[in-house]
This record gives sequence, C-alpha cells and structure tokens, in this order.
Amino acid sequence: EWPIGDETTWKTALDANDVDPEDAQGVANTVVHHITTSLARQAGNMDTLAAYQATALSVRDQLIKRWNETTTYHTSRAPKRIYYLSIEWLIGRSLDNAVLNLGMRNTYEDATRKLGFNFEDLLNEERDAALGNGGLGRLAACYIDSMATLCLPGWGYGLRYNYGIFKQLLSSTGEQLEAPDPWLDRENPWEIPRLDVAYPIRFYGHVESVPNSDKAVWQGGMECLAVAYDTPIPGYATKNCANIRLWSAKPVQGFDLNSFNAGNYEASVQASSEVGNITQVLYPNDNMYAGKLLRLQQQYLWTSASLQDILRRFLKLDKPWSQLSDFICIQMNDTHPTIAIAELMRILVDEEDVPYDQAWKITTKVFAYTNHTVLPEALEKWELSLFEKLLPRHLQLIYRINYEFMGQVAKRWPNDMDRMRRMSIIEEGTPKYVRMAHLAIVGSFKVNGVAELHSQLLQSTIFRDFVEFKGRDFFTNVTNGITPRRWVLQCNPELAELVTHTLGSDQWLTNAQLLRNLLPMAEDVNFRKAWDVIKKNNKRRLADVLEEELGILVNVDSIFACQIKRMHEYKRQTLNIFAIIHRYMQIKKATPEERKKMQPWTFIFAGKAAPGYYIAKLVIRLIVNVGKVINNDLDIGDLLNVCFIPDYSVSIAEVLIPAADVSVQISTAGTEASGTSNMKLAINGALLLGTVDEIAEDAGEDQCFMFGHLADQVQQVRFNNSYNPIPLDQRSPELAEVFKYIESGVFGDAHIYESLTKTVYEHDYYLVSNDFGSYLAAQKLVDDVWANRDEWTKKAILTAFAMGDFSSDRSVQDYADGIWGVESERVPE
Ligand code: GL4
Repeated sequence: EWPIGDETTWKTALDANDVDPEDAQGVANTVVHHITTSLARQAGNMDTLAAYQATALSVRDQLIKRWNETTTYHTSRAPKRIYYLSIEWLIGRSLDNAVLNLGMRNTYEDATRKLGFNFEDLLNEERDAALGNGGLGRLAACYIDSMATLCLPGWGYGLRYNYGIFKQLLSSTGEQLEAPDPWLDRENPWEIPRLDVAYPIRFYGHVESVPNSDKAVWQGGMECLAVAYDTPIPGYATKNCANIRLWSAKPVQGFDLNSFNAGNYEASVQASSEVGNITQVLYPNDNMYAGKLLRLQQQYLWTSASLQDILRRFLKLDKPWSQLSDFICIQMNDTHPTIAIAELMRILVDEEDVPYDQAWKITTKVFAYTNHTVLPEALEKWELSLFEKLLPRHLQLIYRINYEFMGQVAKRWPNDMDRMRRMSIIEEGTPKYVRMAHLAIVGSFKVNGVAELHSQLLQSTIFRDFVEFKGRDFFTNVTNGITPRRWVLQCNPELAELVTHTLGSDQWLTNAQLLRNLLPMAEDVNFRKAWDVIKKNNKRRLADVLEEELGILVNVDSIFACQIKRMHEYKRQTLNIFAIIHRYMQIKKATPEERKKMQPWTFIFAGKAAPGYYIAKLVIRLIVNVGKVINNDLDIGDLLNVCFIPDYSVSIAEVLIPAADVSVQISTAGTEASGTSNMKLAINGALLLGTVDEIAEDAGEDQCFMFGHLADQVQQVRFNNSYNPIPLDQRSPELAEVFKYIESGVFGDAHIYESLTKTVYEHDYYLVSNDFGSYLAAQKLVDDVWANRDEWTKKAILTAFAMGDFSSDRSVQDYADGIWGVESERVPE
C-alpha cells in the first residue's frame, strides 16, 4: 500500500530519475544537470575538476537509488545483519570502482567524452579516501566490496577523520617528512551527511551505584554528539549496495551558553574545540600501539555511536533482548572496538534494566573478534588510570567481567596463580593495564586469525591459555582476501579483458575459482604472447610515472621487483636494500663479459613509516640515497635501478601492482599475519620471492622463490643472536662486506646509518643476517628463470590463475557461513 500522497505522481517522478545504463545521452543529461545546478557552472566555465565532481555526483545518484532499494528491501525482510567495526577504511578512489561495479563504465566514458572530457583525466582528479594505514584498513575496504557483491545484509562502521593518513614527502637528503592530508577540503561527493542521525556520547564524569541492583548511573563529564556520514558501496553485478557509516564528533551545543552569558566568549567555544579534536586525525601507526587518550576517545565515540545505531534498528523489530544474536552479529576488526563489549553491557544493564547475568549471556553471543597480529608491540593495553578517568563505568563493568572470568579459571585450575595472572583482563604491576585482546576473547563467541599459519601461531603462542580454557573450536581461521574487482578489473583492464575473452564470460569476477580453468593456458604460445604484451604495457605505464615523478629512467626489459608496504623492521626492507647494495658491488666488480650474463633489475619500494618510528625512517633514507648513487652511476648501464616512490597510496598501488614481475615478501617468518599485497601482486602475475606463507602452498612451491628460516626456527636463532652471538662476518660474510661498503661513505655520511646497522650487528631480532645468504641465493634463482623468458611467463600465468582462493568473496563467505550466520539477501531486479 502506498504510504503517502498520490501514488502516480510519486511513481512517475521516480521513473523520471531512472537512467538506462547503456544510454550515454541520458547519463550526459544527469552530468550536465549537476554541472548547472549542484556546481552552478556553465559549459563555458568548466575544468576537469568540475567535470569530475559533476560526474561523481551523477554516479552518486545511482548509488543512492540502489542504497535506498537495498535498505527498504532489507528492512522488509528483517534478516540477521552483520556489522563490521573497523577503525580504518582505506578505500582509495571511488569513481572508477563505482562505474565498473554498476556496469556503466563505457556509458560514462562515452558521455563525458561527448561533453568534451577524457574519462581518465577525470579519474585522476579524485583524491584518495585514505582513512587507514595499510593492510588492516584496506582489508576492511575489500570486505565491504565483497559484502555488497555477495548481497549480505551488512554495514561497516568507522570514523570520519578530517585528516587521513599523512602525505609523505622526501627531503633532499632522503628523509621522510609528513604533511597533513586534508582530504575533505574539497567537497566529498561519495558521502551523504546524516545530520539528523546523531547520538550522545559521554566521557569522564562519575558513577553512582543504584542500591540493590546491578545498575549504576554515569553522569557529568563531557558530552558530545557523534554524527553519521554514509558512504554507499555498490556490489558488482547486483542492485545491492552496502554502506559504511562514519562518525564525526560534534559539540552538543555550538557553545556553552553560561560562559557566553557571563561575557566569556573564548571559554564559551572551548568545549567545542576539545570535541572537534576527537575525529580530527587518523593515528598513523601500523602494528604499533601508542596508548594515547585521544585514541581511546575515538574508539569509544565510534563504538558507542555504532552500538546505539545498531540497537535502535533492532528495537524497531520489537523483539526481546534475548533474541539479539538472532538478528545481529558484530565483527570486531582487531581489538580497537573491544570497548563495545563493556558498552553493550552498560546499555543493557544501566539503561535497559536487563539483569547482569542475562546481559552477559546476550552480549557474548553477539561479538566475534579478528586478531591481525602476533607482534607484542601492537597489542592494545590501556593504562588503567587513564581508562578509569575517561570511562569510569566501563572499568567497573570490566572488573566484574574479569572477576567472574577469574572465578571460572580458578575453578578449573585451582591455585594456579600464574595462569590467572597470565589470563587476567587486568595486567597487574605498576602501572596496571587493561588488556583489550583478553577482553575481546572473553566477550566474544568466536575468535579468528587471518591465515593458516597465523591462526596456528596465535593458538600456540599469545592465546595458548585461552585455547585450553575455551577449547579448540572457539578459535578458527579465515584467510584474508582481496577484491578482484579493484585489484584486477579496475587496475589491470587489459588482463581482465584477456581473462573474460578466454573464459567466454566475466563470471570469474564473482567466482574467482573459475580462474583455475585458465591454468592450461600457460602452455599456449599465443596466450603467453598476449600475456607478455599486457605486462609490457603495464611496465611502460609505470616507467612513464617513474620518469615523470622521480626523473628516473628505468629499463622496461628489466625485472620489476616491488616491495610495497608499510616500512617496518619485521617486514625487512633492510634485507632488500642490503641485497641491492650487494648486487651493485657485484656489478662493479664484474668484467664486461660477466656483466653481459647478468640480469637487469629495477627495485621499486613504496611505503610510509610511522612518524615516530626512527629506524623505519632511517631505512627510507638509506633506500633513497642508495638509489641516488646507483641510478646515477653510468658505468653500470641499465643493469640496476632503485626507486622509492613517495606517498604510497591505493591509487599508486593500482599503477604499481599490474607492472610487477616479482613480489618481494620477505618478512621474518611468522611475523606477517597475512600479507595482502602479495595476493594483489600474484593475481596480476608477479612471481613471489619470499619467506614461508600460504600463497606458496596454493600456487605450488614450484612457482615461487622461497628462502629463509622457517617460523618454528626463528625463536632459536633469535635466542642465539642475543645470547650466543657470533660476529657478523661469520654469520654472513656477504652482509659484513655490504656494511663495510656503507661505512666507507659511498651512500653519504656513514654515521647516519649506524643505529640501523647496529640492530643487525647486535641482536638482529629480525634475522636479517641469518637470512641474507639464502635471500641472495633466491635472487640468483630468479635470475636463472628470467633468462628463460618463456618459462617465466608460464610461471606467472600459473601463479595468477591459482589465486582464486584469495578473493575477498571467499573470505567473506567463510565469515558469513562459519561465524556470522548471515545469508545473502539479493534485491530483486
Ligand atoms: C595487519 C597485518 O600486519 C597484515 O599482515 C594483515 O594483512 C592485515 C589484515 O589482516 O592486518 N595487522 C595489523 S595490526 N596491521 C595489518 O596490516
């Protein structure tokens, strides 16, 4: 039944907004509509930025329509919903991705050409939405794409930072400089402000208990609002459209009326500036915990607002609290939203009058937690005094949760004080800490790691006690994945076309396992030729960028070896740059005859270092300065180039990844939870040069160049390095030579790098010296295969088409089946 007004008028108006996806004139009409109305511009007063904005607004209209249909459909069906809470969303650009997913890429290209613009130019006007650091944030972006494509009733929740990850600049001496990323300075066409969707959030204050009840009253302190901004995320080949709801902090009142009336104007606006800080900037740490109050404020604002929003939707269903977990599941992307467990308890107990025990039963059926790292320095633990100041009621609830939990542990293992101390949510000591991972495990119904090896390590190391307590089934694995839409179709259109043409359909884009059917094409000469042409085109495109942006001329017939990821000691960019220096030394020593037999390489690095991470920044400096020497050494011809591309981003990755021949994945075994750049590189035909990880298993070890100590050997070697050290020239004579070369001052003042080489000379925690020889040997194998180009191409094809398992559609389906218990709800055509 039509809800309001005249049905015919409504429906005619709705139909009038429809655009035929094939109709370029129709699309042009909508673009011009936005040019003249939304932008208040005219044909004579246009530039590519305005054309981009109008095009984006036209696409956004399409998205909103689908968004509306999806929400209406899901509301009517009332299915179980999944909410994905991630403090980072590393989306990148949206225009190309949106028109591809809508199946309107060609129509938009036509329409904008007819209006006098080149579509590629428009795409380049868009700024990246860079609300993330690296793998963790990009994973969330891939997952929401898959949730939309699989038609799952799901939303993402995050924070609308005014500043995304910093812009990385390089000084003339190769040092990283950080500049802000004011990505919202230009209007963001991809977001829909929902100023009416705002929830109150409290910080600080005090708690009064309510006699004879579990309840308490939390009051006073500072109150602010979390305001919603929605980003619609279209699925591929479906009308379904998911949503990322991002919260922005806003003062409750613009200013404090009392101070204002008292004539103190400055004080009257002060409160609003403290609140405004909360969603100002993304913390730029990856795999590194910082412990800042503002970060805890971010976490609480985001999780509290998200929960209030989720519960409001649930309450409309008019179901009892006991059925909460039949209708919602909340996936916590790492421990950042863990405070949600205490917040749900607070809402149920204090506000909804649910008795404590019942509330705990309800709560522990709702949450699931994904762990993304075993690095101890990345595990969140809040200083108790800071926590208590900001969230006094939550600390009380955590004490009670821990009390009951410790009681269970004591019952199972009487008098095992050491076990209790290890497992407690509160870390005793001076100072005391709240361990967020422990709270996440105790409050969840399922915990998962992100790769086979990582999940095993979790269970045998940091969560070992919890495995004994909860049982094996409580822990599971969901291997990470990447979306083939952005990471093949969008970034490598020629390869996508070859695949679609050869398979006779584009179904591989939603069923990546179909790629396996192309494995036999490795033996097909014509296919290999077509493959090589595409790779060469992509390499040329990248070479042009390197020339334009960095002034470095590279040899497009060289091996393009990419190490593109955050700068971190465990990822061992050091190993790579030291090996490059070694290679350079070999070339310098070689006779002209010997040089003729050497294979040419171009090493490409990109990645940011956390601003406070001194050693990681030093590594950048070394890479840049080594590059300067090598790239300007005319004597070595084009046998070797080294490029550091500044300000790595999703958009830069889209150019780099299709051009790579070799994917450099050389973290110390067992430290990288589940690399995802390796998946993107492999599916675009780069061969893996790396330490153990599961891509090797899947692609078949034959296709990869593996090296280095295995995860189960690392502890012992590490122990020896620290306690029974042998001098570096015995551990690795080659590396000792490289260090001497650095110390001779070839790459600038040697003492600059002392603190870096010292980490290897001394404890070498990451086994750089122990793996150096075998890394060189693995590169030698790469040389040999490259010498036989046909064999190379075969391996590349076999690698790429074995990647079906690493589609994020597979990952998300695993979550849906194994953890969330949600089902596809496709909007009818
Ligand atoms: C990370 C892991 O380091 C990375 O291997 C993984 O791909 C990613 C997503 O699961 O999560 N953990 C942290 S912390 N940052 C990451 O990127």
